Amino acid sequence: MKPLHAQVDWESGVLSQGVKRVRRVSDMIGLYHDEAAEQQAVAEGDPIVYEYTTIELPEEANHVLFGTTTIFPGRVGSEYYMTKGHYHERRDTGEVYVCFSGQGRLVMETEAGQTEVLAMFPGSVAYVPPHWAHRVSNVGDDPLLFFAAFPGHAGHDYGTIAQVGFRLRVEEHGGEVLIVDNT
Ligand code: S6P
Ligand code: ZN
Repeated sequence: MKPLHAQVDWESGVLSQGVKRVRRVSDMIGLYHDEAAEQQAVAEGDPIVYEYTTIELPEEANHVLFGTTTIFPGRVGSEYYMTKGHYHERRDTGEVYVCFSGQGRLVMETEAGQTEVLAMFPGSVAYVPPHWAHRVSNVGDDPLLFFAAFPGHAGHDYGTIAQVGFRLRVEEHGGEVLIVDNT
């Protein structure tokens, strides 16, 4: 294939030439801790939690897939808006996150039970090593925009997280960001 060129819209975070996907609270039922707050949010307009745009490329090991994500500010109960979070289907693939704007937390864990939380802020770069599930929460008052790149054959396993959840959740309590142990 030929090289390609795209552009990030700094306002929306959308990547030109990409395919945009929208995730609302109703797409995430069961992922937030407070089920009543989830139902209430859906009943009260089912807000958009995040959007992400990826450029369609061959899903093969010698390619690098990439995309941008915009998580809007907000909470479901005490829990900050976040991505679904996933393992890569091919567990032996990593990922790089570059934060463009906003304030976030990158929450990671392994199936062996290790956990890690890294701050995301404009200019922060995080490496998600192979075997770590990853989810991002927006802990600020503005949209959180970041760029991600990962091997083409990684694939996405959402089912494991949907079943077992993350061990840690990111919540607001008394104006502070708290990492709460789910286990
Ligand atoms: C893909 C990468 C991101 C996410 C995006 C949405 O490996 O981690 O592009 O797809 O941030 O999150 P999620 O958990 O719904 O895929
Ligand atoms: Zn990923």
